Amino acid sequence: MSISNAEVIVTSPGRNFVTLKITTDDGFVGWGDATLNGRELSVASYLGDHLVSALIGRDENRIEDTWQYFYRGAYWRRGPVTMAAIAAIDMALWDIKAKRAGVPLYQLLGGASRDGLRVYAHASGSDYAALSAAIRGYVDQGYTAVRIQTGVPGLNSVYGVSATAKPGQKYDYEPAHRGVDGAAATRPQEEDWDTHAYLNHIPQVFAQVREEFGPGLRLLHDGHHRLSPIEAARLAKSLEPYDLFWLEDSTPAEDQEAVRLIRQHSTTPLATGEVFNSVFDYQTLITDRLIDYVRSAVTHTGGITAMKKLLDFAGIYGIRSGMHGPTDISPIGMAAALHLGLAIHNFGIQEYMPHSDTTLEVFRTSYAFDRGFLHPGETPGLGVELDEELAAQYPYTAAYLPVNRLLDGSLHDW
Ligand code: GCO
Ligand code: MG
Repeated sequence: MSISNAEVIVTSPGRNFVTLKITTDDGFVGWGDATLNGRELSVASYLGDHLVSALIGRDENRIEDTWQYFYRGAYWRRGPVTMAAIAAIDMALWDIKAKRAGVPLYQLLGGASRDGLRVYAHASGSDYAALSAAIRGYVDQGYTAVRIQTGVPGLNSVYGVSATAKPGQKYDYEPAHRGVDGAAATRPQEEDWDTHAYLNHIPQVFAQVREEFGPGLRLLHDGHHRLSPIEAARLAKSLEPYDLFWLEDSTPAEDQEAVRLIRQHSTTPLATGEVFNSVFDYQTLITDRLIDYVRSAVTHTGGITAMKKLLDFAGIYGIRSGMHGPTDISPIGMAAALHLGLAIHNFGIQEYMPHSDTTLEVFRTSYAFDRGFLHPGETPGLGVELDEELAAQYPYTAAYLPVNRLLDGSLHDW
């Protein structure tokens, strides 16, 4: 039993996705997600031009050895492009192994540790009325946790708030933008930012939300890398009365030491890591207990093999999972997170932004939402199949994440 074919498929059913299809010589097919928002073709090239030929003829069963071959075997290792490519190979091999065994993947990862995975939804609104209606819509669907993002007076566009979303809409926020009339983008759009206005506004919003929705609802917030350490410490402290489930990425994530300052000043739980791609990005954060939740995506962190090790390491320090799950993780990457999250002991919460109907026609999924919880389903493997004919009808269209500028025109973290 060996790998007879590996193919990279780029498709854009509503947004761009990069998928790896691995086929064995006796006809099993495994799928892997390699989507890196706004840099899709780099991963497609890394896979297609450099890794796929070395996959042909390999023993499909040797998942750990294959992971080491592409990670340790590469002199230029780590980075989001490399680790998304390795992740796709790893996911596809786990998919095949579970399909061959005839079991849903979580059974090979130790079996279920829970009945379902608590998820959080994205509630956003340009003003409080819109935000409140969005939260109400999720509460009515049974969600027990919501992420709160809101417009800031004086700013034109704010991370996490769609200019076009209507309350209750199933999917409303995709930060990567195509060009005019859906054509290929040639460069990122520009947004504006003012930390002073944000810091004054956001605690009042959380006060209103707590007053309206009571103490039971779990509330989350994403700072999206925009604050200095001392500003982030002030934010975390000012949000303490509103009992957040977590405050995410308030400082640029590459500076692990920055989080120490926030920690020293506040008991608000902290989450980080969606832009990380290896356990080494977390070393200080985990061993010094500076965070409470690991935000990595299976898709961007080397796949199930690497994420399992990272989360086991975090678990030793009482740190739990909060795997990245926006719509730029394909349904295949989402399914991988769900199988892993169901199996591990130190699961925390799962981010869930439902994909558009168009995306879900191309990627047929077995995972299901029920009253605030997701379950990966009982289909053998990951439980996601790509309809290749339909996928071919949605060609890649360049789209970029925005860049951010302060009001004086200088560039800031987005
Ligand atoms: C989140 C993230 C995303 C990112 C997106 C970029 O917490 O879900 O911050 O919304 O902005 O993944 O591609
Ligand atoms: Mg985030």
